[in-house]
Amino acid sequence: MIKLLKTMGFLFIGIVVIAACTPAPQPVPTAAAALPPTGPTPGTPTMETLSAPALFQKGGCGACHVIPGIPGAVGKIGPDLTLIGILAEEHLAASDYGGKATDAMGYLLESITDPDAAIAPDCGGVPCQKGLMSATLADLYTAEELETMVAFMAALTGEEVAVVEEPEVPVDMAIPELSDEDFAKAKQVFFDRCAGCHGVLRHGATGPALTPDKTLLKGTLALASIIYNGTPRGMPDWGKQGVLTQEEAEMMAKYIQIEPPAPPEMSLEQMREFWQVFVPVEERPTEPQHERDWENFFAVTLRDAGQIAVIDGDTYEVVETVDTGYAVHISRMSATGRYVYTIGRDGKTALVDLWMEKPTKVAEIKTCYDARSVEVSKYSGELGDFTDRYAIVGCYWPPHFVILDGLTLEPLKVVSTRSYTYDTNEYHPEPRVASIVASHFKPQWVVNIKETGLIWLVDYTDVFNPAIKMLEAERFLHDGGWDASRRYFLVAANNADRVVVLDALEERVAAIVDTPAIPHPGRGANWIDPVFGPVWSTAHLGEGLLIAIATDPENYPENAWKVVRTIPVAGGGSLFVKTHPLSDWIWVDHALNSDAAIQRTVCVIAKSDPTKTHKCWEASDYGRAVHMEYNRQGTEVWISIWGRADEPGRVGEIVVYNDKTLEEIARIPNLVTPTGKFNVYNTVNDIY
Ligand code: DHE
Repeated sequence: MIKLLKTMGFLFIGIVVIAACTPAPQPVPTAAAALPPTGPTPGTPTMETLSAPALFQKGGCGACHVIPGIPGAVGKIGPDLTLIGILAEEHLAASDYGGKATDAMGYLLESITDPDAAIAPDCGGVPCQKGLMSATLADLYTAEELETMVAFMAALTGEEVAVVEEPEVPVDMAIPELSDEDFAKAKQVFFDRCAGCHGVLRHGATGPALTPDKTLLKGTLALASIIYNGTPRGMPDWGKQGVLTQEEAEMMAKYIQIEPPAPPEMSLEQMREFWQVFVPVEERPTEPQHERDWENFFAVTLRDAGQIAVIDGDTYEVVETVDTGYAVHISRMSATGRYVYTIGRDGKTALVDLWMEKPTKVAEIKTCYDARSVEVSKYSGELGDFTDRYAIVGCYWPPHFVILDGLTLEPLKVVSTRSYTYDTNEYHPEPRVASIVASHFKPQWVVNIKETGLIWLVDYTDVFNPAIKMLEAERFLHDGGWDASRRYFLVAANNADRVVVLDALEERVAAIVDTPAIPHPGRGANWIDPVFGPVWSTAHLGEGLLIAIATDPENYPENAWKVVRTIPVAGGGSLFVKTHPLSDWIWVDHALNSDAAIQRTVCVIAKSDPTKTHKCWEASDYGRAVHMEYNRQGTEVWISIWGRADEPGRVGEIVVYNDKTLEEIARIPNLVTPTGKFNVYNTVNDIY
C-alpha cells in the first residue's frame, strides 16, 4: 500500500479540494463513524465491507498505515490511507504512474498485489522505500476478500486523520507459539539487536513499545515484514542486511507477541565475583613507559571483535588491541587521560592503562547485563580532588548505576533508577541510564534517565551516601554534549523530537528545544555561527537535517536556545556530527540511512556559509561511514568504515582526512567493524 498516496502534492491537493467544497468544518471521524455505510459502488461501500476490519487486521496493515475504521491502524511506516478513496483517481492520472491499473479500483487492488509498482514519497514524514511492504501479502486473501478491502479503501474519503484508540486485545487473538529452542534463540537476538531501542521489557524508547497488547494487534506477518525490511524512521532492515533470514524475522515477530521474560537482577556481591585486578595500582608505572604521545592515542571500538584498538594518532600504528567485552559501546578517559574506561553491551567495564609499555588492561568488572555509558570523576577544587578517583557505569539492565573505584574498578555503590515518570508520575520498571557526563563545576555526574525523562545530578563527594537532585526534563533522554562554555549540557530526548538544555551551574533545566525528527548528536558540535554567535549542532535519525541551537544567553540573549539554522544534509539516519574549534567545517555522517550509498556518505558544512552542505562524498565503497573524531591538534578527521566481520577484505577501516583541504591522507586497514573513536586529549577536554 506504499504507493497509495503517490505524492504529498496529491495529499495536499486532496485536502484543498475537500476544504474548498465543504461548506462547514466536519467533525473528525471516530473509528466507528469511519466505518463506511453500506452501498453498491466505490465511495458507497457494500455490506461486505463490514468485514474489512478483520481483513486488514489479518494482514497486519495497521502496523504500517493509518486506516480510519480499522482498530489499531495508526502505523506511520507506510503512507496514511485516510484520503485514499480520493487520491487513487488522482494518482492513476499522474504522469509518472508506472503500474498497470486502468481505474481507481484496479489501482487499489494493485497496491496490495504489486506494492512496488509505484512508490509513495511520504511515509510518516520521510520518503517511502521499495520493498517495505510485503510482496506476498495478497497471498493471504481470497479474491473476494481483496475485493472487500479495495471497496473499503475506495470509501476512505475523510478529510482528517482519524486517531483510532487501540482496543483491548480481542480475547480470541491467538498468542503465537515458539519451541523452547526458538524462544531461547529469539530472546538472545532481541537482547543483542532490539533491546537497545525497544527496552528489555519492551516498553519502548528510541523505538516503539513492543508489548503484546500492541504487537498482537499487528500480527506476525506485518511484524516480520517490518523486522525484515526496516522502516524509513530508523528501524534497521535486519533481513536486507543479511542479519536475519525470513524465518528468523518471523520467529522474532512471534517472540515479540509473547510476554517478555524479565531478566535477572544483579547485586554488588555478584559484581564482585566478576571483578578482577590484573595489575595492582602499586605495580603500575609512575610515568609513561614509552615515547609516544599518548594524549594523541585513539581508543577505537572494534565492535564485533569485542576489542578496542589503541591507535597512535601521529603514526596511525595500532599500538595494541585489548580484549574488552562484547560490542564495546564507548570509551571515556580518566581526568588525567592516562586510563581508558570501556563499556560493552554485555555490561563489562575494562580499565586500560596507556602509560604501560603497551596499553594494558589492568582491571575488569561486570556491573550489568546490558550497558551503554561510563564516566569518571573530574572535579578538583575546594571540595576536594577527585581526579581519577571514581568511575560510574550506567546500565540498561538492571536499571541502575554503579559507582566504582577509579583505579581498581572495585564496585562501591549501586543505585537503582526505578522510579516514576517525570510527567505522569507513573511507576516505570525499566528506566535505563543513557548518557552520563561529569560536571566541570561541581563534584557531580549528570545522569540521564531515559524512560522517566529525569536528569539526575549525582553528587560524588560521599559515594556511599550520594545526594541526588532530580530534574524534570523530557522522556527518552539519550546522548548529548556540552556547549563550548561547558556550562550547559544539551541532551537529545530523541523520541520527543526535543533537546533538553541543562544548566550545570545553576542545576536547572534552562530550556527545552523542539527539533526535527529524532535528534541524535553523539556529543554534538560547537561552533561560531557568522550571524548567531556560539551554537551547538545535532543531526537527526528521522530527517536529513542538521540544526544549530544558539547557546550564548549572555551575549546573544535573543537567540539563546532557539534553532537558528536548519541545514539539509544527504539524508536521514545520521548518528554523529563533529567539529573542532580550529576547523572550518562541521562533519556529519548518515550511517543508518536505508540507502547503501548514503550510509557511507559524509558531508561537511562550511562554518562561514552554514546554509547548505559544502560537499558530500562516499568515504568508501562498502559498509557505513560512522562517527568522526579529530586528532589532538585538530588538523585531521578520522572516520570509521563499519564493515562486516564475516566479509574478508571488507571488515572495516578508518579513513583519515586533512581537515583543511578535505583530502584523504591515510587509511588504517583491516580493523574489524570499527565504530566509535575517542582521542585521549579531546575526550578529556570535551572538545567537539
Ligand atoms: Fe550508541 C553513544 C545508546 C546504537 C555507537 N549510545 C551512546 C550513548 C548512549 C547510546 C546512551 C551516550 C553515552 C554517553 O555519552 O555516556 N546506542 C545507544 C542505544 O541505545 C542504541 C540506539 C541501540 C543499541 O542497541 O545500542 C545505540 N551506538 C549504537 C550503534 O549502533 C553504534 C553506531 C555502534 C555500536 O556500538 O553499536 C553506536 N554510541 C555509539 C558511539 C557513541 C555512542 C560511538 C559515543 C559518541 C561520542 O562521540 O561520544
